Amino acid sequence: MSLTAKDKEVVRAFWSKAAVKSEEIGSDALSRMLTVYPQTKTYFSHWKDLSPGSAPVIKHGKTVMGGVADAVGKIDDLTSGLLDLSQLHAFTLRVDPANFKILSHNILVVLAIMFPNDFTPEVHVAMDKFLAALSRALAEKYR
Ligand code: HNI
Repeated sequence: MSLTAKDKEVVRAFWSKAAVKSEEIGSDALSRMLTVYPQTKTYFSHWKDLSPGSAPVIKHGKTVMGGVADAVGKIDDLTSGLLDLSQLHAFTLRVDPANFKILSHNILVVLAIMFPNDFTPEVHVAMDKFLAALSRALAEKYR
């Protein structure tokens, strides 16, 4: 299902609050993904230290959330907006698209923990739909 105007408004408003903690969100979500779904470690085997809160995890968590912030800005046309990132993940990194849903789930878990008051059911559904649309856009080049 596509994002409604209301969904986009809710995502933009929530992200304007969450963005200040994007580095922390990214690091925690990535740490969780690597711990709870250890099969994802295969994509990062070139890193020296994969443990939660390690330097590469913190750095990459920031990078990933930079991609999410970029996607919020391109929420009206994620497919063309994320074309380069999709090509990178599909052809260079060969990330199985199933993992996009896994990381999205971990981002939602971290948002719920870090923003208990703002993460209402309405924000939850809008962010879930946004991250699903982001995952679909990233999986676009796999077709
Ligand atoms: Ni992903 C690199 C954004 C999901 C594995 N990833 C990036 C970069 C961005 C990014 C931005 C840096 C690109 C560049 O160097 O120009 N990744 C995102 C986003 C999502 C995502 C927005 C979904 C929400 N990436 C995933 C998933 C995996 C993944 C699910 C694997 C499980 N990404 C990588 C790897 C790299 C990467 C591997 C290269 C990292 C490195 O250090 O080489």
